[in-house]
Amino acid sequence: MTTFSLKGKRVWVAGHRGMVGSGIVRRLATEDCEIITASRTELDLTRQAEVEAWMAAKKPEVVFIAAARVGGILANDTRPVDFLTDNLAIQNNIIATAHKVDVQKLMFLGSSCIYPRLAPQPMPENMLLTGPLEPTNQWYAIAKISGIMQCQAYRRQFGRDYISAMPTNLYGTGDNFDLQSSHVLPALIVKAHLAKLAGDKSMTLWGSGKPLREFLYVDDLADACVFLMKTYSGEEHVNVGFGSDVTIRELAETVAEVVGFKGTLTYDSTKPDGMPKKLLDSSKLNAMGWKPATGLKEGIAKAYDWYRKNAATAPTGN
Ligand code: GFB
Repeated sequence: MTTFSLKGKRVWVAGHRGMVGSGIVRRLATEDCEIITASRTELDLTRQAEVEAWMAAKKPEVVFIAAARVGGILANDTRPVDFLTDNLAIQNNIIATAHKVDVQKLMFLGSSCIYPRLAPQPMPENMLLTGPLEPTNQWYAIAKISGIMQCQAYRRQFGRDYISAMPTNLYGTGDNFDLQSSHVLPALIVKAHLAKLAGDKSMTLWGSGKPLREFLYVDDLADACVFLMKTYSGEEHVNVGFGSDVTIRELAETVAEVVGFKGTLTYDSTKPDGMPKKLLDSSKLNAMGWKPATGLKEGIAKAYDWYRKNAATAPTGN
């Protein structure tokens, strides 16, 4: 097994204030490395000159790209320019500058929406670019596919050890709980919580409740990222999943149980379902010796606890 040591290295977590970046920072605290971060006022990642100047001054040796414009199905569907161009700019700027300032190892983080809408399930890595994308998130998917290929291009042309990891749908501490722009799991936590407080008889889900999704707790993802940074060196991206999926309806029932909402579920068919099923085949990562530790119900309880303690200050958008 290839091993890359983080010991004594200057490690930049780009996007350290987001759910994924802050999870990676928490995980890196147990490694013997120096973590470096940049605030949004200090560095606008969409501006190439700023990224070049900052990276030349800070000289990171290792980079995790957890910075991205992210959001749920509605945000993706209604703000295609943001999801395509902001993400392309952020990742292009960081990857190109990493090569210029001699970053030894870099990890680009993508998303399971890179795979074709009707890919065979579970989806192995080699299903990439084998069919049409899901229309609601094709802009984001194209940006993420481009990031994977950019890492591959730097490997081929310059021998750079730049790798990509593709997580499934994520949730947990530090998530976005804004109902318009969030993903389904935090949205259902907010909806169940508010419905319980208001004594409502029902809560409304978007779409049909039938799509299947896989959910991974953010601290497990962060652990997988550090694991891959240390042990993986290859051109192909690596899927990071939980291993099983649930329908959105089943998810809502579990969230309602954790939150203590006892009413019924109703469905808003004016909202899109998106991909019918999106389950990663994570056997490549599992064969390397990594497995997630947090069960869905346990993770939802942790996320709900964080939401209650931080609701007033929880992020309300991107
Ligand atoms: O998590 P989500 O927004 O994104 O939605 P995707 C998953 C499913 O949950 C969809 C349904 O079928 C939604 O219609 N859903 C039900 C809800 N109620 C709600 C609700 O209140 N809020 C939300 N947001 N959904 C995103 C992509 O796709 O997933 C991104 O658009 C990215 O590009 C991300 O890949 C991980 O799983 O459909």
